[in-house]
Amino acid sequence: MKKPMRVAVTGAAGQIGYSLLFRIASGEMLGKDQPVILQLLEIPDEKAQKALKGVMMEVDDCAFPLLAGMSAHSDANTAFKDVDVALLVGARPRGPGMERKDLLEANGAIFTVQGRALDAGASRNVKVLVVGNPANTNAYIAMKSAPSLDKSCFTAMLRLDHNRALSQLATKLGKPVASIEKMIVWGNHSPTMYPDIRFATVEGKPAKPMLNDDAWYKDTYIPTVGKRGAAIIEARGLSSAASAANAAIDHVRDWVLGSNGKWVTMGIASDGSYGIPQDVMYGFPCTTANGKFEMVKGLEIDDFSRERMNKTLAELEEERAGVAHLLK
Ligand code: NAX
Repeated sequence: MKKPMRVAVTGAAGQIGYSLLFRIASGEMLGKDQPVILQLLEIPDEKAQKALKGVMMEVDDCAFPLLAGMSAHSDANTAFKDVDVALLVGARPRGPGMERKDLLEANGAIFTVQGRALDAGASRNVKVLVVGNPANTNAYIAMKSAPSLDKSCFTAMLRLDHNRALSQLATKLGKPVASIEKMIVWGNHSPTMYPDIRFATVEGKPAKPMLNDDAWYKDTYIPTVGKRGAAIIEARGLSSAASAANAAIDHVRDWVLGSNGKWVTMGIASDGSYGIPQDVMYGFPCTTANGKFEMVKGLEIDDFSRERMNKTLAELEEERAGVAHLLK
């Protein structure tokens, strides 16, 4: 029997948490032979803690053979103690009348504290995935608040955007999702993201000539992928939850167990490649193996792509400037 891995989930009583915990405990994220211990963080609020207890009762009732332990927390320091994986899902949603600046401020307060707690107590190889929005900037704040951890411990979730991009293209071409490879979503998890199909292949052949419809690609596909989150809210009355949890599982599973050469999109700290300034948390194409990710480098950037990549970068730089005072 393998040694259990400790997995922290924040916002565990929320919508995404409700779709996520069961799949982690069933082995879908870390492997069907990997026992897990869940360390669940919620705000101290009585209602949230009670809701968390209820979710934990349901997890118990599944009698998952791989679940080696589970605990509830209201303090990030105890929740992140010795964790191997941390899924930072809980965040402050935008309230009525709240401006973008206020939202950044409120989340800055959460992610500085959580970054410091990871720095103090998590495994030195912890894999952190930030899902809570604004995900890229929250991941950046956490990373900057954890100076003793390597930058490569921190990632932001663009996998839902990546999966949406795959699914929309597969539907248009009438091909199975699994036949598409080398998809990329550059930049921020926001409507400015840039789904780039220039390198994508379908059944091993280039996707762009197969699509042969640049107008659809630019005027329909890119905005559809970028605004898919809003379309889900409009249809469901609630934001994406099961698909977001699914993407989180995909992201961490590939990071831990490897992508077998396939490209996946991860929000990672830039090393300066592709003209993206160092440390900006930006969606890049990556491959993963042996518990590490590696950026796919050397791809040609044409004028259209450069313009799109700069637009999403400008938004991230503005967010970064907006939280700089929190990181002094
Ligand atoms: P919910 O509002 O259902 O749940 C969030 C939970 O987090 C609540 O139970 C709340 O009490 C808790 N929470 C808030 N602050 C916390 C803190 N400091 N520590 C611990 N827990 C805290 O939201 P849900 O639908 O689950 O979404 C969670 C986050 O994911 C939101 O920020 C949302 O915007 C973001 N999303 C990110 C996506 C991505 O692709 N990166 C897609 C889906 C989703 O919209």
